[in-house]
Amino acid sequence: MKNLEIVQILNNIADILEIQGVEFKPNAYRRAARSIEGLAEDIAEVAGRGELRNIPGVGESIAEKIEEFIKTGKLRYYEQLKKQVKVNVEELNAIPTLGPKKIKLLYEKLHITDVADLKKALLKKKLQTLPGFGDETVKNLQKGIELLEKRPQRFLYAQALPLALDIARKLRQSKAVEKVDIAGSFRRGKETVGDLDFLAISKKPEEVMQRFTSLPDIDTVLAQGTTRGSVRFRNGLQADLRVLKEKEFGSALLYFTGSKDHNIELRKLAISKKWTLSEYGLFRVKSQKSKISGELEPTVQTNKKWLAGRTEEEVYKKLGLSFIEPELRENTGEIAAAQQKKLPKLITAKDVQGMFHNHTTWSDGNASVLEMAKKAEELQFRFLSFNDHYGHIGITNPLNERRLAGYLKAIEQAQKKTNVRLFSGVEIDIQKDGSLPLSRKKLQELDVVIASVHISTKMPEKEMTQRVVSALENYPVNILGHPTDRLLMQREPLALNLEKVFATAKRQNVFLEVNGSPGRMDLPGEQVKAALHAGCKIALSLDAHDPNHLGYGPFALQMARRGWAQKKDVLNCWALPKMEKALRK
Ligand code: DGT
Ligand code: CA
Ligand code: CA
Ligand code: ZN
Repeated sequence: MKNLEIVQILNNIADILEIQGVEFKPNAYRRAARSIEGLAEDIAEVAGRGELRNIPGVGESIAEKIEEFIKTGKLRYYEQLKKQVKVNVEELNAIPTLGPKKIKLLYEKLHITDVADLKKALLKKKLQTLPGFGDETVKNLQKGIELLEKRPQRFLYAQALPLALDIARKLRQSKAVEKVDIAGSFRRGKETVGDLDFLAISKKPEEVMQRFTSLPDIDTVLAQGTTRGSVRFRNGLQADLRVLKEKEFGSALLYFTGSKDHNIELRKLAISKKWTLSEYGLFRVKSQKSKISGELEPTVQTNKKWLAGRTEEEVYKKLGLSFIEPELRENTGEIAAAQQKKLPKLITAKDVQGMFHNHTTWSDGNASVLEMAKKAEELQFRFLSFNDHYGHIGITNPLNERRLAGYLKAIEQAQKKTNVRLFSGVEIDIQKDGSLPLSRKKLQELDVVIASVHISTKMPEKEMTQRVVSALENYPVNILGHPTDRLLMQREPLALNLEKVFATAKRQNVFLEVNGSPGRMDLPGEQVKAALHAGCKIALSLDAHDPNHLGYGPFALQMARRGWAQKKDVLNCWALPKMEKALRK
């Protein structure tokens, strides 16, 4: 599975070309990368069917390069480019706040070619002399390097997903395998995973283990026993495998799904009933003291009686609990709720009728309004909400008052060509002072107004909270976009008092966004839970910039489920008339 590597290479090519001052081409490479990022299947399979050129943004020249990389594991063009620039773009690019423009400047003015050079220059305080490198920028760079050096190697859920499915599929091809499941943080739907945990049932564990440790693209076999193995793939991902007997599969799935804190609580519950719980099953322990004649001390004999373990349901039931969905297993009250039969009935994919927050070529998206609508139709969406950037000074092509009319017209026209209900709207910047750059009256005319913080993100908590609260209080906002503005493993959340924000959102009938873009996942599950507890409602969104991104729905859904969300809490699940009424301003 080479999707991830290809995305990285295309982005690096774009950056090198930009450093070289080449025009237009960088954007073409970025566009293709963004589209492939949203691809749910193995790109080698798409290539095998000869359909690479159907991927939006992939033309002849990029398709040929992808084919070469799939076939040979190398790309000559990329290798040549890397030699030409002399700068270690791969390494420097990994620093969150460093982009091609700054990399170029650093090289031209200070001959910085890699992170080691950059660290030396930072120590000698050389950067402050460069144009555009204020104290703030330098501080962020320093922080970025620290973050990079101490961050644990984790994968975004969305990056791990196709890899996980691919490995599971390859294991299932073995005749010795009766069943394969994926446990761990992946099964709990966490937004990042440290490693993948596979469980298999087999009567021939050695054969399964042999297959596991000889999967393609393995870099190192870290451990290999009869029933336990651990490997690292070339892209850095690690995976564990446990091979089990049928009778212990449920208790093992429970144990290896975790979380660790959930496990510990379950085990305490078992002990309180004089039982034991482990990955091997739930047992009653009988201790008998017997005095064998001739011995001075009594011998303690324990024998275990098996109670449950074939399935998770069986174990929960025996412990007096209703079944707990994996997303809830974080020891945040789910066990008490399961004892009282008060667990929420979580929303599922079929409850969700459509998605908010989608971008088109009217701002920084890859596809037209109609192309997005048609893809939504193919995916059987009932509605789709367009929210192109308005007044966002950080991007090249935001909407403004002059272009707004044309944009609305395009949505109106697309509506004539599809059954999907199309909502018009914007994603508008919350400016530094909490104002929005469009009048209340104009905002009122739109179906869906999303307001988000994009610029001046380093304000202290009190000011930032006031800024957001004031936007929600003074403008007809429907949805607060990506409330924390965090980027997973790249950018810390805004300094924001969420309790105050939630209270204001409830008062003003503002929905809180659950953004399913893989690098965002914002709000995350624990904060969704807090928001619902505060009486707020949520809206699921994709932040799609490409038709392929319309497949990001499961990621938003996952955060909502981790936040204990039920149908009544989620705008996307309401009947259309009720939804439209709730959006009236
Ligand atoms: P990750 O891989 O960091 O994203 O997170 P997990 O939750 O997948 O953790 P991992 O892979 O280390 O272990 C998988 C599961 O195995 C974990 O969720 C719970 C269980 N487990 C691992 N170590 C322990 C432990 O020391 N005690 C208990 N009770 N369970 C453990
Ligand atoms: Ca794991
Ligand atoms: Ca593991
Ligand atoms: Zn945004």
